[in-house]
Amino acid sequence: MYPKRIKLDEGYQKTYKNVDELLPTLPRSKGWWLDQLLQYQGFWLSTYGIRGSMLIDDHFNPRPTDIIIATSPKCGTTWLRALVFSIINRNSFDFSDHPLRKANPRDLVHFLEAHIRGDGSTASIDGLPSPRLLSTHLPYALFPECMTDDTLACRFVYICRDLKDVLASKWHFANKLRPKGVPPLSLEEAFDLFCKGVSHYGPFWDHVLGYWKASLESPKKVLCLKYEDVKKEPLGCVRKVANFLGVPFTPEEENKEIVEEIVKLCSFENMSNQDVNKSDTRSQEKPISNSDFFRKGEVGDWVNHLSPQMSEILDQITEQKFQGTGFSFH
Ligand code: PAP
Repeated sequence: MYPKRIKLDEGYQKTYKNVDELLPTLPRSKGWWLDQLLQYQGFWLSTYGIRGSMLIDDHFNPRPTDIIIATSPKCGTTWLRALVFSIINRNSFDFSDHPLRKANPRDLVHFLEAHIRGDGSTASIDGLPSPRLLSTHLPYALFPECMTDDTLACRFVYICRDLKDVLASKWHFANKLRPKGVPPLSLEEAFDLFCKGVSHYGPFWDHVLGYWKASLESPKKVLCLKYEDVKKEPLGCVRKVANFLGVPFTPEEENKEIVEEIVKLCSFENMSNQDVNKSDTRSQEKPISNSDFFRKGEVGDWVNHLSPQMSEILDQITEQKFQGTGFSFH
């Protein structure tokens, strides 16, 4: 489904032509709902993700003040969007009447690769005031050098999560998205796809390692968080993000317990109980409802789904993939 391209200039026409020519040449795999995933530069993406990545490459102009919230799907995108939004805007809103009480974070933070709306250009993103808060699932390796090489170009806040919980969460989500009448995706099938690296923006391990390595090489540019750490030490993590973004909490804010307010506002319990997030309305424009992004929000729920054998296989793959990198989920 392409956006209207009537008024696009030659530069955009060229990008779209390149996308059209490239897509049929890429390896394909069955996806998790009724989609197909295509292997692009080593990662499994939907056509939408590939088009987004190529448009960013050719047309996105990063600003030093840009904050990019990066995640592999189901690692805590909703949570991180809410946390960063409330950290950045803490002086603009009253916590009792906060936008997060009336809107889902995906309506407050623009999804970078989905900026292809209306005329199919980056205009909607170009027009945003600074600091722009943008969200992405794209792997770090797919961003243009102007964003990753130049330490001043923009900053990335990344969150990852134990892959067993990601798999369980993604499997539930996939079955919510499968159209009525289509048989559910079995856990065995989901497991098989995941292990082969065929999951949106996967292989999962490569996604994590890309950001993890970048955070070691450029700690001022990329901050890597773990879902489990944010659960365990939410206050410390919120302070860490604020420090990283150059907006540390002042002693006065600490006295007023602003960090505590942010943690409470963005907690699973609070967010999942807001009317706006209980909505299960879906439309053609928004095929996923707000409530689809809230399930359990727990650490370790995978034990209720994966067999010991599945867990062992995932441990083996993970050990192999992460060997010598210094990264582990625990
Ligand atoms: P996305 O990447 O597709 O946008 P994302 O928000 O990362 O989705 O994933 C949803 C997961 O985050 C769900 O996990 P679960 O299936 O294991 O329960 C969801 O419950 C969890 N989640 C959503 N909001 C929060 C929150 N405020 N705190 C903690 N976990 C949350």
